[in-house]
Amino acid sequence: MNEEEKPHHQNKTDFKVNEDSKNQQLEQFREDPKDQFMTTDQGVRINHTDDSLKAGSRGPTLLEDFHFREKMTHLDHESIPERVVHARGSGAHGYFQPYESMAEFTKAKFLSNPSIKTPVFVRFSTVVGSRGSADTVRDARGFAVKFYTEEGNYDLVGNNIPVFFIQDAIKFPDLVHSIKPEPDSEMPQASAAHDTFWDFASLMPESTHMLMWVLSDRAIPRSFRMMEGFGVHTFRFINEAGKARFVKFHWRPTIGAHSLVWDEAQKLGGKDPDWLRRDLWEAIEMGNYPEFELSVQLVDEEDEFKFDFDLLDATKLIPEELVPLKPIGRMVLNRNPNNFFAETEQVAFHPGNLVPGIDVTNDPLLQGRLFSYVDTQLNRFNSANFTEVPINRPVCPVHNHNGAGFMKMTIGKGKVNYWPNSLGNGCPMMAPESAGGYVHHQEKVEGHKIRARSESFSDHYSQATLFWNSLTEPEKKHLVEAAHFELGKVETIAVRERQLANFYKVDPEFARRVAAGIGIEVPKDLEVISTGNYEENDASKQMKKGASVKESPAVSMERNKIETAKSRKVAILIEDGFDSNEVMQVKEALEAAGAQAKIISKLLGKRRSSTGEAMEVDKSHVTTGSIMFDAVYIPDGQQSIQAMKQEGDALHFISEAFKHCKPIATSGNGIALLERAFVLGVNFASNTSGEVMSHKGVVTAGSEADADEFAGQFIDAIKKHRHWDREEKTMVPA
Ligand code: HDE
Repeated sequence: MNEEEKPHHQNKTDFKVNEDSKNQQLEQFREDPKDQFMTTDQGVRINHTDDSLKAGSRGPTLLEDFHFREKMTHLDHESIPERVVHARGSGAHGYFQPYESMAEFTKAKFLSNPSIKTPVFVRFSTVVGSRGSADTVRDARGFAVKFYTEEGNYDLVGNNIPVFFIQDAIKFPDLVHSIKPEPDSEMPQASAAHDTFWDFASLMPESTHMLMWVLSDRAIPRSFRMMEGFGVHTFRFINEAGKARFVKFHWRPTIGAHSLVWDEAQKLGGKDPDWLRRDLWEAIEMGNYPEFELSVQLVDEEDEFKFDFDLLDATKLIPEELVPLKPIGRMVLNRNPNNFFAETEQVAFHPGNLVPGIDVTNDPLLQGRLFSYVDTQLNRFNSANFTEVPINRPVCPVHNHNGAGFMKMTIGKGKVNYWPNSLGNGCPMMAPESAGGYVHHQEKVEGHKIRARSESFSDHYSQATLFWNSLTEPEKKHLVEAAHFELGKVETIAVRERQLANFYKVDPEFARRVAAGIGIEVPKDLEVISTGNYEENDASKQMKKGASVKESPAVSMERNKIETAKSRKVAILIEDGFDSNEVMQVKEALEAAGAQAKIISKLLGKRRSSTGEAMEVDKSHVTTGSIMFDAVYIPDGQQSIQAMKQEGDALHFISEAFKHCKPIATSGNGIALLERAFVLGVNFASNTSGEVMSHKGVVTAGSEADADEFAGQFIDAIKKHRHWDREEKTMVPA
């Protein structure tokens, strides 16, 4: 071996990524038909694609028609199995950038340099529904991020809820079977509201904490851009010196976490089943780039047992009041995929895609996931070569001896495909840790081979109670109503009762409120069946029982509201004769605050103002509805208002927005329209004690009022998102 041929350790910093690295890599695979001839897959130009080759124009099609056969074969093979869970998803490209070096805690390169923007691909999803199901169903949402780092792909495959239903992966198939459509009838689609799910859940007290989150408004997000994300499990950070710490990951949207209301979510499922997908797509197209801050909770290894729950138990969170969040960087999603199938459908996540400096723990749920994700990709792709599909390829170099198989893309050179070898100069080489070789964190493990769980996992209610205690009253009300819906759909009374017994252990008052809506009493015999084989051990003895908090305001969305009008959609209802000066001023103010205003009218086309100006209508009533907007504004204009008073669609639009507690603004004649739409009490305008009948988030002004001031009040109401106190006060039929 001469000097040049000797293996030398490539320094891992030889390879650099930047924000555009993934985009450049994908560019090699993109196809652009502009100014090109259509060809067969073999590159032969096609002369005619409207008629098959026949023996006579009325005769049979000929087998030799290679173009017809190829075209049809492709269609016949266009689908792959959908994901068994998280089948419906939406993807986006972007980048992640740390605020400062995290080298003190982890040697992961992409977290160590604030000037590096690491490309990411994110896939948001629902869990239960099939690929064509509605976006707005009650469900957890997947929040999976693939970081294309210079040291390989790192996947943070999380959810928008910080805990999970079960503690051990062996129960995942049962959980999924129970929540999916029932096997005999294949009903219901994308819903937990049926007997088999609640049968299972009620027999599994460990699911109670997650159930509280799933029944809460978290499970009906207003937008993928407005939901939090959580790594759920406890992972490990390891620094250059080998010191390890436990870590939990949190994503927080910079425009705050917000939800739909249930009635709205259900209606959207029919009117726009793509609601969340469309919202994400359009926001990115318009330059309203979704942004999320990544934070971590760090726990020293020595502190493993200082809590009254086990860090390895995925049904528990670490209350932020005990371990505060440390913000470490920000993710911006700024590019839509070019092709849904090639990117969003073919992206394959795996919690075991780790980079040096990040490792797993013994959480038995996480351990099971480490097996499942690659296994399920093999079912989807029918080949281990799915890692070579463009969206899944790392941007850094890949060299190994992994073999052939369906759809192998890479052309390995030479005859050496084994290790150790001398014929290939020992290449590709082993990387020492100093050159970025991944070394698993060393941990002493010993124990008996036993099918059991640690006793430290046995408390299933404290954190469910903590969650309940931490919500505001409107949030509690929504949760109770969600339970009325879900358990109301359960036909078997014994299942309802068993679930109530679980809820009673969370909080007796909560159980009573649920019971009141489903026509049964809280059962007297409150024996709860507990599955799982819990074994007392060192960990359970060391744990500090009762060391936690009773309330955690951090889990309430309402208590952590970020007030912004950015990217909020405002409907402006007009008919002929509207006040154009007012509209222009209010619209300008809304847009300056970052909101989007759309003109809605009975029919598409142009509407004329009272002074003759024409305004283009964006959407007609038949193509939209109040549920597709965050706020409603009805400009003054006698004739316009008069027309809307006679228009069921307009009245419905307003009263429905009111029922959903959305901000509404109008001036002058519009006040009478709000009266008619059940929004304001009759004679509001002429009533001197109008205060009494006014409602939070309903902004009214006289005809002569200052439009800027009026717009300012409206924008303040929009920033608050919803005005829940209206829920109690009104009887709106919409
Ligand atoms: Fe998953 N999960 N999961 N999961 N999961 C899948 O992998 C699984 C769990 C999550 O957008 C599947 O590629 C097991 C927790 C997301 O492509 C499958 C267990 C969390 C996605 C699978 C869990 C998740 C998946 C189906 C319990 C939050 C969608 C398709 C042990 C931390 C990723 C696929 C995407 C997808 C297995 C529990 C998040 C079957 C066995 C907890 C976001 O492998």
